[in-house]
Amino acid sequence: MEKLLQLQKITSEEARIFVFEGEKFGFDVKRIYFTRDVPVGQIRGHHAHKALRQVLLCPHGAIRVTLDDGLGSKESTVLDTPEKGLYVGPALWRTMEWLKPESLLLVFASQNYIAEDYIRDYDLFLRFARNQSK
Ligand code: T46
Repeated sequence: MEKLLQLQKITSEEARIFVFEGEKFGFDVKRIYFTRDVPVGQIRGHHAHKALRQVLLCPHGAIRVTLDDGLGSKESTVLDTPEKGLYVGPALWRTMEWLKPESLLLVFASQNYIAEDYIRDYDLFLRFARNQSK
């Protein structure tokens, strides 16, 4: 379920540059957003998407992302280095827990914002996941 992606790191005395080129995403990016100013310990998410595909990065701080496929598998990944990206496909119930102050969650998404793409009820999600797996 988990798909970690490695960014290229370019290091000099003055800076570190992290590069992630388009073809590695596996989709065309339609939207970029980021979430910041979240208190440590807060857990966001609690939803799945029907079709949206995303890559999650934490360029600063640490965020634990937990993915549940609704079929019995649950995996947690701590994004705590700017070199790591996490691909998150559809039909995965996700939570994101802020582990450090001023952590930044940067997201590249395959679709514009579509409210109807969200499943925010866990029982509905379980039904959706089971139907998808048939
Ligand atoms: C996801 C995780 C990783 C918009 O109007 N446009 C947007 O592009 C986004 C991202 C959100 N919103 C609205 C929808 C809600 O009324 O902002 C409000 C908060 O969104 P939500 O509760 O979904 O936020 P998170 O942090 O739980 O989830 C976000 C993304 O929404 C979601 O797609 O996978 O980050």
